Amino acid sequence: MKKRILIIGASGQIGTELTASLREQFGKHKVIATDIREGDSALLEGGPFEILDAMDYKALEDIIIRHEITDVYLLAAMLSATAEKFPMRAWNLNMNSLFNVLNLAKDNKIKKIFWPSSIAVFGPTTPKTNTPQQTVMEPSTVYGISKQAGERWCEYYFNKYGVDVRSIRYPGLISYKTLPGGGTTDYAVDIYHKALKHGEYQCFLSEETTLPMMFIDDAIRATLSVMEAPKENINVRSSYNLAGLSFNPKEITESIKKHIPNFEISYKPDFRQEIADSWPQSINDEVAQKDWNWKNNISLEEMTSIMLDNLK
Ligand code: AKB
Repeated sequence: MKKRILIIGASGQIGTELTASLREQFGKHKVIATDIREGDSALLEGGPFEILDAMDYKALEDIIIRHEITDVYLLAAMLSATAEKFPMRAWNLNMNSLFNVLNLAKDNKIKKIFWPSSIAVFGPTTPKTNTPQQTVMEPSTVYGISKQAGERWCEYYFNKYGVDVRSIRYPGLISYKTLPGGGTTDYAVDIYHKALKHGEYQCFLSEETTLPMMFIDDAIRATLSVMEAPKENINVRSSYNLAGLSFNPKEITESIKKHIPNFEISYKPDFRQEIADSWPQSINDEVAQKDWNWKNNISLEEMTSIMLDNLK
């Protein structure tokens, strides 16, 4: 059967760029972009787009049958900071959308699923540095609890029903095409916008808060790699650790100052500080390296140049 791809949550930060990459690779008519809201003009004009609520099983099933979909990338989710404000809405969205897709695969209506997990699956009792693939996982955020439960369900559907679901634990993602929304790591995108626009930034995390991060190009490459890997190489059916960069607000500021010497940062930590403090600082991704040859490419300095050049 020929590959036909459905992206759910295509208008978001990851969806916008993943849709463009998949359209380039497989042809624009093979990739159906969907979201609950319209995306930017490149997304809408670059191929088929439909409005879809990921929680509406019937509507989802209809699109899958109508377009003869084989692979689904489920990117719709409520991120960590927003989820703390709307716990039940976050739980319902993050879990029900996943169950919809897993059940469609269980009933053989689709062949393969990509579902993103996050470093948020780790919690305050997890080893903070070089966090292993398998370790203590006691997440203390609504988002983290939903992602951890999601990982367990993915593994369960693989073991019980043979569902080919693949996942990576994304760190904070940095991109210039679309803004992230509602995450704790979002400061690392906002800081570039404010540096160019105002020459200053007030950060909602303290200067020493080191978190795992990654430039979007590396994250998209990782997503495509894990989906393309032969089935027998995928030994982790919960979610793969993925390491990229680790930096704190002070270090990203230093890299921006190399381009904008007068840039100034001030700190006013808010409720997101507690979320960030519960997460690891760096990730061990040896298993992803071994199973599907993962390697991060873009450094903090390179990322800063790319971000500032493109946002200008
Ligand atoms: C967030 O900050 O909530 C996300 C994530 C780390 O999954 N960027």
